[in-house]
Amino acid sequence: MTRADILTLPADPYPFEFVPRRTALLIIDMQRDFLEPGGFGEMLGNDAGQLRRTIEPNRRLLAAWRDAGLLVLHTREGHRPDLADLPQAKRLRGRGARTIGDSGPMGRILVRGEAGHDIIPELYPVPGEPVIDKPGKGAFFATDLHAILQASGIDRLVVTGVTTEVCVNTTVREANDRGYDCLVVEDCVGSYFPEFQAAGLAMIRAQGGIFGWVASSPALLAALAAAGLARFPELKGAA
Ligand code: TIU
Repeated sequence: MTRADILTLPADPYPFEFVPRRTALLIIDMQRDFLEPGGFGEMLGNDAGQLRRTIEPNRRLLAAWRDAGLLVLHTREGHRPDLADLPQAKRLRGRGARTIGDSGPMGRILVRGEAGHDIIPELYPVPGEPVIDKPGKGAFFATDLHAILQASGIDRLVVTGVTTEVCVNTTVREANDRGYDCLVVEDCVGSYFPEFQAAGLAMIRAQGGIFGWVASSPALLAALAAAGLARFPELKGAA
């Protein structure tokens, strides 16, 4: 098996096939402000614990993807320090006491360069992994993601991150309209709301995979390991 062969894994609504070297891992917005206790997410009244269960499966998948020598990209939701790219509508809509650009528990909320805006240490990018700074929910809006994927010969995306019904779903829908097939990894995406987690995944795979496929990370790790692409010992026995 090589990175050019087609791999198959069990998925909903039917098995997902991919050529590893043409498939990128896209990790959405695993930022401190969304995932860490006391961050912006919790300030809004959410339970960050709902998202933190995705950290370990993401860490394992990221390690496998890196080990296989495949493309990894990370995104961060946030804005310029002068907020020139922040629409008034987005700034004001939540009607919270504090909003984007204000000082929060880990620096200015969702502002680039601030501690809370950065990616959690467990999944921190390594040199060579593009980091896409996006002002919107979708990773394609006002970014160079599509150009980078095209230049890298990518036609399929394995999508993980937070939150399932907001930035993950928006990105998968944008990817569909640009011609990418998407696999959403169910244990590697998270929502503050269990009912939205379920609905967000159901909407991807409904109608014969209207937006793509849903599978588990153990199934994906097993496909990589069976192909000899991910060699590290943790993967042995992945079901
Ligand atoms: N990354 C992302 O999903 N941004 C959000 O604001 N999500 C919420 O669920 N609020």
